[in-house]
Formats: sequence, C-alpha cells, structure tokens
Amino acid sequence: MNNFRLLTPKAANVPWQERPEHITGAPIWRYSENPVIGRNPVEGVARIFNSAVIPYGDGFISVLRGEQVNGVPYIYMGRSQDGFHWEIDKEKIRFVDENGEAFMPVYAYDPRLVKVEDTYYIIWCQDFYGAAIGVAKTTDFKTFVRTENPFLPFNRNAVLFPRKIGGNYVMLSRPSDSGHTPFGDIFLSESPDMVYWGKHRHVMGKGSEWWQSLKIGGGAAPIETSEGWLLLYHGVTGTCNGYVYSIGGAILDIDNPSIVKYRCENYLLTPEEWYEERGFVPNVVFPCATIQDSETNKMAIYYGAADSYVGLAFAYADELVEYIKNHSVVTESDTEIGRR
Ligand code: BMA
Repeated sequence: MNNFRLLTPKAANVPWQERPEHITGAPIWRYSENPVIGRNPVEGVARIFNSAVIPYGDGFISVLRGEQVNGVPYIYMGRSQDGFHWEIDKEKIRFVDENGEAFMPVYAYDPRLVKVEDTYYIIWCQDFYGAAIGVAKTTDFKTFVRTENPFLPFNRNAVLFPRKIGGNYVMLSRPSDSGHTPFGDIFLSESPDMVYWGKHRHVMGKGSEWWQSLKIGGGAAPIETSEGWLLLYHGVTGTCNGYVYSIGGAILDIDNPSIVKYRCENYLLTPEEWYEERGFVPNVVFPCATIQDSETNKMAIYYGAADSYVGLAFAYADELVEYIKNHSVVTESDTEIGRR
C-alpha cells in the first residue's frame, strides 16, 4: 500500500524474525522459538500469559499475568533488552492508592499497558464485587497508583487508546457477566480525566463467522495509522468441547473510533501450535500488546497461548492493514456511531 503510514513512534529495536517461506496468504507468522515465556517462570508463579509489553529506555518493560501456585492471578513486572528474553520479578506489583497506602486488588488478570502523554497506564480485570476493570498509573515503574475503577461490574478486556481523541481519554471494554460470559460486544467510553467515564458507544458486535460467533473483546492498544486505528482483538466461538479464542483485526475511524471502517472476516491467528492447543485452557490465542516501528512497518504481537504461555508473532503493518481491507465485511452495527 503506497501511502500507508504508521503514526506511531519509531522502534528500531522491535523484536523481529522474517516471515518463513512456507507462510503464504496469511499476514501474521509466529516466532519459531515460541513460547517466549514457559511454565513455572519464577518461584511461586505457575504460568504467565495474556501479558502486555511496551518499549522503555533502550529495552522493554512488561506487565505480566502471573498465575500463582495458589491459582490466584496477579500482575508481575518483567524487563527485557530484546523483547524475547525476560527477567521477571518474583514479587507482584505493589499497588498503592492516591494517598500512597497499600491498595492491592483481590486478584488481577489480563493487564494491558498503554502510554498516554507522559503516563503509563495498566488496565486489567479484577474483583469489584464481581469481575470489573481496574486501572493504575505510573511514570517510573516503581510506584503504581491505582485510580478509580472506570466501570461498574461486570466488565472485562479493557484497553486505552494511546492518545486522547477530541480532548478525552478513550477506553474500549467488553461488558460481561461474572462467569465465562457466553456473549459480548466491544464498547467505547470517554473520560476527560480518567475518573468520570461516559459517552458510551457500541463499537462492534460478535461476528457471524464461526471463529467470532460467540463474543469478542479488545486486545492490544489500538495502533494509530493513516488508515485509522488498527485494532487487534480476540474473537471466540463455542464448540462442543469449549471455547476457541482467535485473533481478529479491524480498522476504526481515526476521529470517531466507534465507527468500524474495515473488519476482517478471516481470523488473523487461530490456535494451531502445541502451545496454543494444549495447556491450562486449550485453544486460546489472546492478543494483549504490539510493538511497531514506523520506519519499517515491522510489528511484534504478544499474545497469551492456552492460558499457559506467552507467544510472539510478527507482521508488516502495511500488509496486515491491506489484508484486513481486502477481506473486510462490516455490518450496520459496526459502521454506525453506536448510540441508541
Ligand atoms: C477469558 C479470560 C482470559 C482467558 C480466556 C480463556 O474469559 O479469562 O484471561 O484467556 O477466558 O480462558
């Protein structure tokens, strides 16, 4: 695509492996040495998956969903020079409230990590008298201050846009139930201050295609491009043997992101490898973060695999957007403003 541009910072050190020759017709390929984080990665943590990564300094920082050996999920920090090899803290992140007092969630899972202006936000799912969204902010990855919970229960899969739109912070989320939620669409909410949220809009519903016919949920932070916001999300189908989670892609309008411009009818990645098909929850690929370089269009996609591992996949952003556009099927509920 001639005029395509990523409107994101350069990231010359984006983790990268060239496309293997046998991959044709698909815009995303997996890292050959997956998984990048295996089982029992640090003492007390059985599995790390559904985790987010961001460039920081001359390397990378991650917030990791760590399933402790008592089964309770929490968020851990990791550091890496190259994005492939991770040093993971043994201690979970210690959250404080606005007065600096300890304020730990009961549990915490599926963190996303998004920088807006000079602040890094962690957004995750936690107990707020039922599954709901938690938020904390940091500027130094030493002090993590929890802010007001943005939404009432039940809600999951929230992720912030990396910049304000029309002067407001913008968050995607998926209202849910307190269990395994056999339904769910992606909604958008705005806030002037990260405290009060409103102007809720429907973004897109579950699709008619088999791989996203049950529910969908936000994934990695939307990526700003000359074509609109590139959103990698997860789509779920129900089978006689349980749910199957795949990765889907859509492009949202740059100024009104509740409007879907393009939505790929094909999945971009679906469980095929042993570490995606076999694990604590089989058949799950769950995207939570991307790193992209606006100079080269190289993209690294971090995803959880089978609720047991962290996987890495790669794409060229221009090819990925082209693929989404060429296989786009949008419905009325995708393309409308989402207000009823
Ligand atoms: C969802 C979330 C994810 C998990 C997925 C598959 O409801 O809990 O953390 O990866 O189920 O188990």
